[in-house]
This record gives sequence, structure tokens and C-alpha cells, in this order.
Amino acid sequence: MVNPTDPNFAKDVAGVSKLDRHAILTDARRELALPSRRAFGKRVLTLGGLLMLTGCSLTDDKSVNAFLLKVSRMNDRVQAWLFDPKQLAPTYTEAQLTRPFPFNAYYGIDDVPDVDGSDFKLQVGGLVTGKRTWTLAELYALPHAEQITRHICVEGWSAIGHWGGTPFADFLRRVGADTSAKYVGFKCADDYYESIDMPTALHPQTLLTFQYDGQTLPPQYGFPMKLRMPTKLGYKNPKHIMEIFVTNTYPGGYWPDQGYNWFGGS
Ligand SMILES: Nc1nc2c(c(=O)[nH]1)N[C@H]1C(S)=C(S)[C@@H](COP(=O)(O)O)O[C@H]1N2
Ligand SMILES: [Mo]
Repeated sequence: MVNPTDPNFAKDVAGVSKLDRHAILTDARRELALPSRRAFGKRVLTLGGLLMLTGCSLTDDKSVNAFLLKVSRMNDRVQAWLFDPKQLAPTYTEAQLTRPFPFNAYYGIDDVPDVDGSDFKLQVGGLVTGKRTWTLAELYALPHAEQITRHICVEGWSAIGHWGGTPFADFLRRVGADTSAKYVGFKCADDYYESIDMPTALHPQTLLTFQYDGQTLPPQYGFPMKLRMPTKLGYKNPKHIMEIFVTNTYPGGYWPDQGYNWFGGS
């Protein structure tokens, strides 16, 4: 625990003045930018306060990065704590759909993975009693639900889309998932991977989707399946899922491992 009366704390704050206080605080603020309906961020945003909370010293670039990572992990914990598993994201009507719905990935549309549905098998493993593979025909036969919700991308756009698929909580129970485990992880047909907290995995609007706007999910939107979570930012919603696993070991994610906040609530 850092104590502001401790001589080391004075040293930390002095160390910061050699670095760019303003830039560090801007980055820390970005890390703490919690979903707007939550006021938490406004209270604790002094650099000294954040240093106290994280117990960090800022003396060089490496320590600044470690500090920002701690702020981001703190943000994950606050978001997980604030997450209400029963609170529903807004839904919209057919007339409000964004047409055409945008495509986005870490590559251009010409490089969308070409997954062959005929011999496709979804792998389900980790902390589940029913480790096995699933064909698309088996997945399509699961209970069906639809949603029209807003997808929000951190790159500064949002769009209303219409997805169809199976409630993910039911699927997890069907495969005998240990729902007291911390994470559900996903591996995709491209180099993408993601993981989510169990309460979000069990949220009633979290769907394993196989359809977009009443049609088989087209390649650009994630054929053969996309996990759709209207409570999370776009990058948390993996497309082209090939493998799903339940684990207590933090699996990270493609963007979170490059500095995006892991919880990624919207
Ligand atoms: N496999 C995979 N899933 C992914 C991505 C990706 O590059 N690969 N990009 C993410 C991001 S940042 C966004 S905004 C959405 C875009 O989904 P869309 O193409 O259906 O709009 O997919 C997410 N899931
Ligand atoms: Mo995104």
C-alpha cells in the first residue's frame, strides 16, 4: 500500500514530473473511461490518487506501461463489479437497422477467412463435462432466439444489426460447463482470439449467432458463427469461432493483449 506521507510517494510524484504528466493522465483516463452511465471515473482522476490505488512509481516508460496496465486491470474489476447480470441492453426495430451493416476486422474484407461449412466442427473443451465437437447441423437445431441490438466499435462507429442464434447460457449448460469458472475463451479461424467473464457469458442477451438478418451469417460477419453480446464493445464479439473453452486461467484477447481494456463493457 502506498502512503502519500511516505517519502517514496513524494519520490514517485517527483519522478512523474520528468515524464509527461499530462500524457500519462490522458492515457490513464482513457483506461478508466467506463461506460458513460457510470460515474466512477470522475472521482479518482488525479495522478497521485491513481498512483496510490495502484501502488506504482512512474520513473521510466516501462513503469508507466506497468501503471497503465494496473489501471486497466482495476477498470476490469470495477466493471465486473458494476455489471448487472439482469440489466438488458436496448433493443431496436427492423426499421432502425443500419444498412449496409459495416464490416470490420484487423484486416481488409478481401482477407476474410473462407470457412468450409460442410466439414466444419466446433470444438468445445476446458472445464466442461461434455467435451466434444459440434457440426453446424447440430448447432442449427438448438433453441433459436433473435435480437436487434447496437454494436459499438471503439474505432468510433456504431450500427444496429439483426442476429439470430442460440442463447449462450443454455448452450453452456447443455455442454456441462462449470459455470463457476472465471472465463470462457474463443479461438477463431483468423488469428483472432477473445475471452469473456462468466457473468457476461450467462447474460440473457448473449447469443451464439449463426444468422444475420434472417440469412446464414455471411463470411464478412463471421461465418460460421459470431458470439453476439450487446453488453460489450465490438472487439469483444468474436467472429469465425472454431473453438470454445471454459477456464480459470486468464486467456486474454487479440486487442486486450495490445492494450485495450479486457472487460470491454459497452
Ligand atoms: N475473428 C474476428 N472477430 C472479430 C474481429 C476480427 O478481426 N476477427 N474484429 C472485431 C471488431 S474490432 C469488430 S468492430 C467486430 C466487427 O464485426 P462486423 O464485421 O460484423 O461488423 O468484430 C470483432 N470480432
Ligand atoms: Mo471494433
